[in-house]
Order: sequence, then C-alpha cells, then structure tokens
Amino acid sequence: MLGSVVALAALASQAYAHYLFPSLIVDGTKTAPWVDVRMTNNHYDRSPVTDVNSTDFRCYDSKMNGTSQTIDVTAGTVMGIACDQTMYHPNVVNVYMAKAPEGRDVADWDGDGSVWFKVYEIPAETDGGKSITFPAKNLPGVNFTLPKALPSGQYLVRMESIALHDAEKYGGAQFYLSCGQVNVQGGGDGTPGPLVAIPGVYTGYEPGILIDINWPIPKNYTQPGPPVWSG
Ligand SMILES: *[C@@H]1O[C@H](CO)[C@@H](O)[C@H](O)[C@H]1NC(C)=O
Ligand SMILES: *[C@@H]1O[C@H](CO)[C@@H](O)[C@H](O)[C@H]1NC(C)=O
Ligand SMILES: *[C@@H]1O[C@H](CO)[C@@H](O)[C@H](O)[C@H]1NC(C)=O
Ligand SMILES: *[C@@H]1O[C@H](CO)[C@@H](O)[C@H](O)[C@H]1NC(C)=O
Ligand SMILES: [Cu+2]
Repeated sequence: MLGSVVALAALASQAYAHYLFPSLIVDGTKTAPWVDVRMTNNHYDRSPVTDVNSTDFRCYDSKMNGTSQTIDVTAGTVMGIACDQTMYHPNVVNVYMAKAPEGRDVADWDGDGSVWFKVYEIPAETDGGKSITFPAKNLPGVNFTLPKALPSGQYLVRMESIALHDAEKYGGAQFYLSCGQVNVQGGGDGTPGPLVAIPGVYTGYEPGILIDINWPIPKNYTQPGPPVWSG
C-alpha cells in the first residue's frame, strides 16, 4: 500500500518533470491548449523526443490526430509559442516554419521534405570558459517577429526546446517540441532559407547537442541548425 503510494507520487512528479508547448500567442492572447497546435504523443506522459532521426522528431504526433485548427497571423507582427509551465531546464530554442505547398491545406500536410527554415533562436551564452548561461531557461515560451517578407499562405510553425542537462552522452539531449498551424496574411515576396528537412537537420553529434555543459565549462557554444532567416 505504502509502496504503491510512493510509486504513484513518483509517477506524479515524473509527470510534471517535463514541459509541453500546447498554445500559440496571437495578438497578445494565448490560444487554448491543442487547438491551433497539433496534440503531441506526450501530451499526457510528457516524455521528450531523444532520437533526432525519428519521424516524431518533426511534430511528435504519430499517435495523435496529426492536425489542428489554423489561426491567422500577420507578417511583420509578433507571435509567440507558449509553454504549459516554464522551460525550466537549461535549454536552447529554435523555431522553424514550413510553407504548405500551393493549393494544399496545411491541416492535411505533414511537413515532409526540405521545406523548413528557422525564424528564431535563443542560443546559450558563453564567455571563454568561465560560465555558460541559458537565456531561455525559465521563460514561459517565446515571442518572435514574423518577417515582413514572409510570403502569405499556410505554414507549420515548430517549436523546439533542446534541454541539455544530460546531453554529455549521445541521445541524452531532450527535445521538447510541437507544431502549430498558421495562416500568414499581409506577407511579402521573400525567399525563406536555407531550407532543411526535419528529421534530417541534425545528426545528434552537433557540438551544441552532444555537449557536457558542466565540465569543462564550454568556451563557446554553437547553436544547432541553419542560420535564422529574418527576411
Ligand atoms: C510573450 O508575450 C505574451 C503576451 O504579450 C506574454 O504574456 C509572455 O510573457 C511573453 N513571453 C516571453 C517569453 O516574453
Ligand atoms: C481529428 O480532428 C478532426 C478535427 O477536429 C475531427 O473532426 C476528427 O474527429 C478527429 N479524429 C480523431 C480520430 O480524433
Ligand atoms: C541518426 O542519423 C545520423 C546521420 O545519418 C547518424 O549519424 C546517427 O547515428 C543516427 N542516430 C540514431 C540514433 O539513429
Ligand atoms: C567551439 O569552437 C570550436 C572551434 O570552432 C569547435 O570545434 C567546437 O565544437 C565549439 N564548441 C561548441 C560547444 O560549440
Ligand atoms: Cu524534463
């Protein structure tokens, strides 16, 4: 009896030991959980993705419906992606977007191919070996500007928080991610890039993914993925 109570308590604390990204922030308002964001497989158990090659590395929704509603956003304005708590691990952030093919509803599109570009990132900060800090740590999510030059149309927007507390061994980095669906209005005629495939963008051996953040203190930090496209 006591044993099962202890086991339950352990399970409960485990359940809160990770975080999710179920909401977008549009016009300063947080959307309801899993309405404009595709519900992820881990919406209950909260376990991170650790295999950068798995198909679930893209949107983590293989066991779910794989779709959501699509919300209007405006190029040149700020949108956000909200955590269900705070990103309390030492983590770095990347936000990727991918445009649904012409004539295709993003609700029926899985984001396959070299179609993803990065719109935002929060790297770690280093100072030559004295310290490493994580500006994304404890944030309630991210806010970023949709480039004014972003072409109008329907997109997937993929949040990625890479928690690095166990990343000293291969496969130890924990990826917390989800995909929202947005319809960009008032866009421009830019050409987003460089384009990458997800999965495929990382091998897991990148110096910013396979890294001991504790000792020796890293002298520098290389953010994984392509450079940010800002239009
Ligand atoms: C993003 O914007 C929303 C709404 O203005 C705000 O509540 C939230 O704290 C912001 N998040 C960050 C990380 O600044
Ligand atoms: C998937 O979502 C759509 C749209 O909300 C809904 O109509 C449909 O019933 C859902 N299917 C499953 C299997 O949950
Ligand atoms: C993922 O793919 C990369 C590149 O092909 C490979 O180096 C790596 O070992 C793979 N990792 C796993 C866990 O399969
Ligand atoms: C730091 O920079 C060196 C030299 O460019 C590079 O080899 C190393 O991988 C970098 N370390 C990290 C953690 O990014
Ligand atoms: Cu966690």
